[in-house]
Amino acid sequence: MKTIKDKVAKLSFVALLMALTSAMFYTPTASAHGEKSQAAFMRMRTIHWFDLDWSKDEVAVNDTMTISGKFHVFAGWPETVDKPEVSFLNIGIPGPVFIRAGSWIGGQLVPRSVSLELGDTYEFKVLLKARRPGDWHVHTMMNVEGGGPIIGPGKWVTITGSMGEFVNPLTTLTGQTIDLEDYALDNVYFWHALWYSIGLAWLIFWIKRPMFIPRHIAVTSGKADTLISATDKKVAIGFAVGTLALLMYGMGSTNEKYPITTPLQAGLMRGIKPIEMPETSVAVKVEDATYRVPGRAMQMTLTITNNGDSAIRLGEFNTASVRFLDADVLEDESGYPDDLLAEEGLTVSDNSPIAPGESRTVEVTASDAAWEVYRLADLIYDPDSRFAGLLFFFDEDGNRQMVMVDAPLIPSFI
Ligand SMILES: [Cu+2]
Repeated sequence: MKTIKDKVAKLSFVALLMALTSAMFYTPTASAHGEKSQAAFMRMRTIHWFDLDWSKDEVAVNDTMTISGKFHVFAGWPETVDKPEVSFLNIGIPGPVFIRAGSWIGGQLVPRSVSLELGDTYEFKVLLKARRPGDWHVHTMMNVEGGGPIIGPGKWVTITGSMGEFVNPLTTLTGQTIDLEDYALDNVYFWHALWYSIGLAWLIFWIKRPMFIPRHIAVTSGKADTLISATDKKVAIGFAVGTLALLMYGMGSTNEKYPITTPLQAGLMRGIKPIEMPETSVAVKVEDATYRVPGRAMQMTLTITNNGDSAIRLGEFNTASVRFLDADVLEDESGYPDDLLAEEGLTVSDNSPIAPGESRTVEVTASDAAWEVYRLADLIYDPDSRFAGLLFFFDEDGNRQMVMVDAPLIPSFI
């Protein structure tokens, strides 16, 4: 009996050790940050990010990098997301590991919220300055008031160096150069400490004497007046007058030191310029679109009509930041994030050049682990089983045309 007990004890101990050690070595890396858990149809039917370019993927503290690209605001915007009338071009990082030195839409600096129009395509650029060393997954993103965060593709960027070296210099309109990283910090500490100690001094003045029971007895027996002496009253007046005087002195001296100040600049920016997208000479009709559940792919039957004067081929299908490419037509050179790039993910039943004037119906399969990893397959849980995406066609000279597709996406079950 005893030996069995011992054995069980030993085995449990070993199991415990194994569990502990495996737990110690199990460090999951979060490769996406929020977007996977958002409804698939929302990600496919809100903002399409494309032509993204990260100028670097390794940068030293204080050095800058840019993320630029375009985004298309899908005309079939879901009704549960407010229209992007008040939107803010943000960057998705875990705190200010970079600072945003600038961000532009259509060449205009956009430190405030902007108005975007459904159906328009915009060009953007974000200038980031590295601050905290580490490996960071940097996303472009759009915050839509009444809608939430619309997260663009994220790419890993490494910051090297030491955060202690970070500086954020700025020359004000009064001609002074300051470092925003610690500007006015001493002042904030000083005034908070000063007022806090005045509060504390007032408390200490009173709590030096017995506080509760003797005072309670004095009050209940009708001798409340004896608790506050003439000196106490003088001290109280001293504190009151001192507070007012300090306040007036502080305000006066601050006004003297900073004679020119302006209110916080705020307000929506309208009239953001979209890109004039060239008229497309390719017409695409989605005859039907399905996806297998479970599965890692979606299929579309497309009727493609080439109304231009050069033969075209389909090179890319892009939905929810996942790029499915036909390797025979297009190769990515932008260093697009691996987990979102299906280099050979697009299969077209007949992807021979479509001659000018020709119309052809083809079977297109967009297939990659990303479909599952980024939970586009979770469309099965969504209340609106429709997709939207971008198709990119290329003519013989490599000129590109973008066509937006949008249709119901019907599941098929095994
Ligand atoms: Cu991320």
